[in-house]
Amino acid sequence: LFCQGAEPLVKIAQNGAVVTLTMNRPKALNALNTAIAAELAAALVKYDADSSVNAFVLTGEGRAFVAGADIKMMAPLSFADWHKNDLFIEFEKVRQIKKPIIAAVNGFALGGGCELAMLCDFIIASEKAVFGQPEIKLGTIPGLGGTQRLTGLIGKAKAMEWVLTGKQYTAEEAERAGLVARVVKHEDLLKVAQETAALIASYSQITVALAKDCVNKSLESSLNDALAYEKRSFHATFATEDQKEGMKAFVEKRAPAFKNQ
Ligand code: CO8
Repeated sequence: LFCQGAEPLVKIAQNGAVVTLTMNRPKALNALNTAIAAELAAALVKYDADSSVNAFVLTGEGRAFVAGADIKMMAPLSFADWHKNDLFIEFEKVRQIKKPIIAAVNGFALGGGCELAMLCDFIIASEKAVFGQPEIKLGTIPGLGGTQRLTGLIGKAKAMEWVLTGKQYTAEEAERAGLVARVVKHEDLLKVAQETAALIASYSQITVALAKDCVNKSLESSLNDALAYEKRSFHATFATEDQKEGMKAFVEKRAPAFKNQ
């Protein structure tokens, strides 16, 4: 299903409740074309609906996470082509995934690659990772949320500098700016990301989904609306068996056994 020729464009590996998706066009630094975008979205939608899976790790094969949308594909396109075909509309589906997605950024995350990392719930970066929104150098601008999510994450001053200069930033700079949750040794990246995903996967998945949803609301609505949403979601956790079990287990000094109910 997810194959084009012998090699899938997105490699899929499940370990316990964690699915690792690896962008796999290394010769083009995993640049995004419509085929790889469709495979990624289809895999996320498929495993989001699979009750044996609780969390995702998204990474890239070779020396890039994703070096942006495919420039060779985009070069000849007209306004009408974009408008008529709504290319990369698949990424709307990534926004709707309920299960947490950790971006394990192993190398270049530029343009659409930086935007894809920001579409994930948080970013763990290798010390070798490189971030940036270089679209301005190509005569275009970010189109997959770069001007919006980046501003929400690192603030207006830095987002303006990133988007208007097109410069590249190290993992350490990206962490200091607030784009990246944590920087780790290159060789530890996948292990750390997968262990983090497995930890999240061990909690009540109803509660994890509510928590993810509430954090995302902070970027999507006014403070008043988001606080009301958070309060109601908090109240709602008390309608779950897992909240009863979590608090009972604490009192009884034992590990909780969550049932996702
Ligand atoms: N698209 C297509 N091919 C690419 C891309 C790309 N984005 N990036 C790298 N490649 C290819 C190169 O063409 C090269 O292929 P070949 O060997 O056939 O010539 C191969 O990958 C290796 O790349 P380099 O030789 O350039 O490797 P370097 O180590 O010298 O440089 C860089 C690495 C710095 C990452 C460099 O490749 C680079 O600058 N790439 C382009 C980065 C970029 O500008 N990205 C933004 C693209 S625009 C975008 O993402 C807009 C998204 C908005 C979508 C909106 C939807 C609505």
